Amino acid sequence: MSRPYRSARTAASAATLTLLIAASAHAAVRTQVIGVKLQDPSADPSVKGMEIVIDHHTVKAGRVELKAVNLSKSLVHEVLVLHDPGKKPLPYDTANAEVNENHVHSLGEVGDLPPGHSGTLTLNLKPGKYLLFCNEPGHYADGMKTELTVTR
Ligand SMILES: [Cu+2]
Repeated sequence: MSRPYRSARTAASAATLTLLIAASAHAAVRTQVIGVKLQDPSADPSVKGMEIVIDHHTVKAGRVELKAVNLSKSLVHEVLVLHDPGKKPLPYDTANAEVNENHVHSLGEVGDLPPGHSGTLTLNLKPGKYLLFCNEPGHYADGMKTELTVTR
């Protein structure tokens, strides 16, 4: 009876090894979460204008989940992600007071969040600089934007 016992043990070790491999593979693709607060003075009197506040400005390349929450009491906000255009101004639609979304390459967005609502967006980001901004009318011009750096 010792033979089946040994093979059962071998099977158990193999299962453990498989679990370890699965665990390390899981660690390699873990999702980094960035909290994104969308706010304006209606959210809190200490907020001076249209703001997008993120809790990590630097993450590693890979899966990144934006967890956006609109803390406003009265305004719709959203968050779009673009490659940072650097010094180049974004194409702007003056009549509608917004970035012209037809002429930028959006990597994704959590669009049109009513006050108090939240939403998520998961992206696979390569190293580089990214721009997060709100494109509700007037908000980008009012400074509702922030930068994110993705490192190797
Ligand atoms: Cu906004």
